[in-house]
Amino acid sequence: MRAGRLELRRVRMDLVSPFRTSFGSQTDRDILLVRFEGVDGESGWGECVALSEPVYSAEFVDGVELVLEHHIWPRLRAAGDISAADIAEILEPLRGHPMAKAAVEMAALDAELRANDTDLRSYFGVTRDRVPSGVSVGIHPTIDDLLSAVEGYVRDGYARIKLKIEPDWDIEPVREVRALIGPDMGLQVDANTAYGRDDIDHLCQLDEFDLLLIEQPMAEEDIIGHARLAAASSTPVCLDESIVSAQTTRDAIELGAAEVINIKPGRVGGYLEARRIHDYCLDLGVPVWCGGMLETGIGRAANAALAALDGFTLPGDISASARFWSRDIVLDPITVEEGSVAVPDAPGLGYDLDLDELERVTYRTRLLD
Ligand code: OSB
Ligand code: MG
Repeated sequence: MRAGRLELRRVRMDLVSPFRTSFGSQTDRDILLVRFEGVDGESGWGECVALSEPVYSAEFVDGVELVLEHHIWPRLRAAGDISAADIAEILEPLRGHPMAKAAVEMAALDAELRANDTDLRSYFGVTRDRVPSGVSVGIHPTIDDLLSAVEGYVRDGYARIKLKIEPDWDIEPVREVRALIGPDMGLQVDANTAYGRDDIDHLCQLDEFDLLLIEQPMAEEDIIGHARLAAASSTPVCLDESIVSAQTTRDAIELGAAEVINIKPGRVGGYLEARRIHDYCLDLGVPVWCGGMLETGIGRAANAALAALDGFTLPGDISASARFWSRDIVLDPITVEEGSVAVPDAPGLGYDLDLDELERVTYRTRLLD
């Protein structure tokens, strides 16, 4: 394909309920969607996972638009005949901005797959047609509110629960949720960097709840701190924010800072780098699972296909579309049945857009030539 035009579309969608993490509370999502158009009419969509503010990582959605316009798209326009698999290397001279790079690679991959009348699951060569589904549960005003939310998700059939934690919202909420769901259901926690090395003894109190893992308790850069916690605690330490590439994955594992890896394509620069990280971890026998970033049906479909690779042995944050949205922008939103979601098999990334709903939620569209 040759890069022709890039459509940048901003959509605003309300969440069904507020989602609070240690870095703040969200009631809606301002999302950048990009459409890659090849000069021969190939077309595909990508979803950028950057949040409105640089609180999860340095990227934010307005910044992503600038980087795409001034740095990424001109390089792809100048690159001649390309395949989606070439994009990471073409963009390698640009430091950082993995979410911006991932969005455009995702759109090009969708365009390429649709042009070849194939789908992401064949491209990845996955064999499973369903993957276990976990749900991420935000910090609530009270433990009672949390318990009723968790009760609802258990009724919806989720295979595991992930609780967001922060100092003063950790041991007691986890104890109560474990008591509610019983000893056999998968339970894990995510601190989004809210703790430090001084909290190691405190975090070891979580060991009694038989958690699947503790996700990113400390700062993105604090690899040694995570290694110390991993040595002290029986709960497996999993990294999210720290894992920005295949190289950081190798280093974190080798240093004993990560016993489990959360893979998010946006955070590592795309689905193809995500696949390389998966392959590396599978080789080493390190379990991985697919994270989420409050995606629409576009990202959810692609994540389900990625999570069907053999090394994804833990349930992902691939919940039903209805977990976050009252109405999705795809015609075939992801649903959860008996703890799992179907790996989509429509051409491209696996969904069909609901064009009317997409128009309804769009508040700005720009075309880059
Ligand atoms: O840390 O996994 C995270 C959402 C936004 C930013 C970071 C995270 C999350 C979630 C939600 O936990 C996961 C989901 O999309 O279900
Ligand atoms: Mg996380």
